[in-house]
Parts: sequence; structure tokens; C-alpha cells
Amino acid sequence: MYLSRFLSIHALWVTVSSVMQPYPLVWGHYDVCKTQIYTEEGKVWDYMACQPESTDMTKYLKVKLDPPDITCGDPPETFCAMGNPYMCNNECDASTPELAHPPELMFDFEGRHPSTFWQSATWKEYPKPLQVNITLSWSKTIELTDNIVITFESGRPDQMILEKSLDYGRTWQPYQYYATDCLDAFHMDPKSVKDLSQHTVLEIICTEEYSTGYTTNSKIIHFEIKDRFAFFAGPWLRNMASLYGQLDTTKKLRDFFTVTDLRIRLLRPAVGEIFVDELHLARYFYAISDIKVHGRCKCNLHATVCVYDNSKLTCECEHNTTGPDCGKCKKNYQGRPWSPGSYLPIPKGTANTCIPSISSIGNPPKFNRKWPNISSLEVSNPKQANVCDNELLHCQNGGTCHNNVRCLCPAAYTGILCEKLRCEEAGSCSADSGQGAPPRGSRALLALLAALLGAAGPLGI
Ligand SMILES: [Ca+2]
Repeated sequence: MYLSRFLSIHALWVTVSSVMQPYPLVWGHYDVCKTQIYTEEGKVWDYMACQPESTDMTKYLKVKLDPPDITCGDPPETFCAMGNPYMCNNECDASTPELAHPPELMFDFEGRHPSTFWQSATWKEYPKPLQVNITLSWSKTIELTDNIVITFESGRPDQMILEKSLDYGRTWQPYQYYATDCLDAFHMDPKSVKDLSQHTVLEIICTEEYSTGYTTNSKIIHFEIKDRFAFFAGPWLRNMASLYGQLDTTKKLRDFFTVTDLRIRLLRPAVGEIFVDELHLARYFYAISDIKVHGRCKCNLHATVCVYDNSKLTCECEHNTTGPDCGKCKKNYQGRPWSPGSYLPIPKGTANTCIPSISSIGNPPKFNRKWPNISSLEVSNPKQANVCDNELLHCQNGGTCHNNVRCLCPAAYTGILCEKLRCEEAGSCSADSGQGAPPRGSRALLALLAALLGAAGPLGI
């Protein structure tokens, strides 16, 4: 009986382990923003960098088409099969639900047969180009975490550009060009993401991989996020710590995966032959059955929760930060400049918590309300505290106390109690420069002490 119980527990563990296997373990460290820990000084909050879960972002977007009347069916229209110009028994009629193909069918639940899809009007005005912009807007910065996947119901377009905006659609930059012939369409040499490297990962390429027309079986176009992650995290994305380290120190890399809007610019439909068959223009159109966008709210590593309320995504900011992306310190918490939480030192992130403003420290009730555990520090009157006294208030990391008013820090450290790596301030820490950092349990406490002691007078640090 014991054996069978052991076996079933073992089986459960194996199941749990194998389920967890594909996910890099380091992700678990960012699931919470703070936790209570016990130190010599008592129970304190330990603050950690944190981020919301990655999820299907198509649930939260608004879609806009340009031109607005480009969807088929108004007036009703007959279109032909791509491969056979004489098979013209398909009809699009916006006023009949079974025959309508509105934009929302790009984002509904897929997996049924036949697929549901959006469809454009046909290219009846040839040679005037048939061009459509599909704009996806979140009204919030989001970070992409998986490939963007667009599934066409028609042939994949001969020419297409995927674009992104970081400023809610005011300005746009290309993300990737797609063409049957890159040189002809965009004067670019064709490339694949696999041709890139760590050093060229931000290069904007034109690919012919997804534009081979309707003669191939695949109808899918990718924008390869995971292949780009893999340059840093390895082919199975096992070494996410390495990717996170790069994201921490390279703003351009962070920004590359960040968007507020995406725009799919369909420039020329699949023709499948060298020439457009002018006698059968009802064969040419765009149709998309599904668009996948996976990502997470960008909360600058200061929130684990992002709420969708009133058609709007908002980070639930921790660490005394505020704003839609937790991009600034709350009022009365501006004791040092705001910075994003950092993934470094690896494997645990540094929260970069906003600390109370010096002017607000002289007001104990307000302070106590925001920091419920402050009583454990037993600081009765911070205004009279020494900076250091070699008994209770030690300078950290080899720093020495000078006349009770300042710590003289070794070259690599800074901060009121030498609690902070100098490279952290400059944002130039490498993966192993965190070795000499204070234990993480004491970091929040040190930050707090530093803030309190900041009230003691000008320190010239
Ligand atoms: Ca669909």
C-alpha cells in the first residue's frame, strides 16, 4: 500500500515536472512583486522586479481598416476561386450573416471548419493598386512574447509590410517586409531571420519565406519573436536569464519587442502568376482567418497584474509607482529618480522601488500608512538619526563611517550606506557584477534606511 502511494506521488511529481519543463525556471521569479521575509531586524517586505503574465492580446485590441469600406459585401459581390477563374460561385454579402466577412472574424475562436474570415473587396479596379491597412491598437504599451501569426484564407499577399508604433499610432516603423520578390518590391535583398545574429537582431529584413503565393500549402505568415529571443536564450529558450540580462542593459532591444499598435499593410494580393489576369479580377482579393498576438502589458517590471476595465488595459502598479505603465514614482515617493525594475542581478530582479520623498519623511503618520512594516525598524525620529555610527548603522560593502555624517564607499559602491553598485546607477552592470551586492533580503531595508537617513542633512554623496 505504501509502495502504491509512493508510486502515485512519484507519478504526480513526474507529471508536474514534465508539465513545467518547457517553461524556463527563471520566469517564476517575476510572478510576485513583494514577499515578507524575516531578517535580524524582524519581518520586512522584500521587493522584487515583477511582470504580468503573457497572454493572448487579441482580446484587448481595437481593429481599424483603411480604407474603411474595403470589406467585401456592400454591395454584394461574387468572387472566384484563386486557382480556377471559372469557379465563381462564392458570394460575399454584408447584409446576410452567413455570407458576411467582417473584420472581427480575424479574432474569433478558430478551429472550426470551414474557418471564419475577413475578406476584402476584389481587385476590380485594376490597375489601381488594391491596398488595405489593418491597424491593431491597444492604447497601451505591450511587450510581445511570442510570434505574430497571420493566417490567410486567400493566397498570401505578393507584397506586405508589418509595421509597429510605439506612440499610439502617431509614427510608424517597419517591423518586417514580406514579398514574393524582395528586390523588385522593396529594393531589398531577401533574408531570413536565421541569417541574423545577436549583433544584427534588430535589423529590419525583407523575407520571401512566406510569400510563395497560393501554389504552396501554407497560408501562414510569421513575425518571428521567438527566433529572435533564441539568439540570447538558446534554441529552446532555456537560458532566459541571458535574454533578460540583455533586455536590462539594452534599451533598443527592449523597445524592439514593445508596441502600442501594429499595422498590417497589404500592398498587393496574391496573383500566383507573372501577369494579372485582367479578364478575371474577381480572383484577386485578401482574406484573413486568424491573427495571433501574444504579449504582456508593459509595466516596467513594477506590476504582476494588468486589468482590463472600461475597454482599457492598465497596470496595477506596485513599488510606489504609478501611471499606465508604472512609469513614474507616486506623489510623496520621489526620494530618488524613478527607474524600471531590473532583472539583474541574476537570477533575482532588483525592484528599484520608489522611496519616500525626503520632505514626506518628517510626517510619520503618512509614512506609516504607506509602509505597514515600518514599525519594525523602530525609527522614532528620523530627523535626528546619524548616517552611520558603527554600532547600529553600519556602512555596507566595506564602506567606513566618517564623523557619523557619511559613509566613505569603495570605488565600486555608492548610496548613503554604500548599499548600491555604482554600475547599477550607470545601468552598465554585467551578469557577474552583482556578486558583491548585498543579500537581496536586506536591499529593501537598506533603501528604506537610506531614505530615512537622507533627512539627516546634506551628504554630498
Ligand atoms: Ca476566424
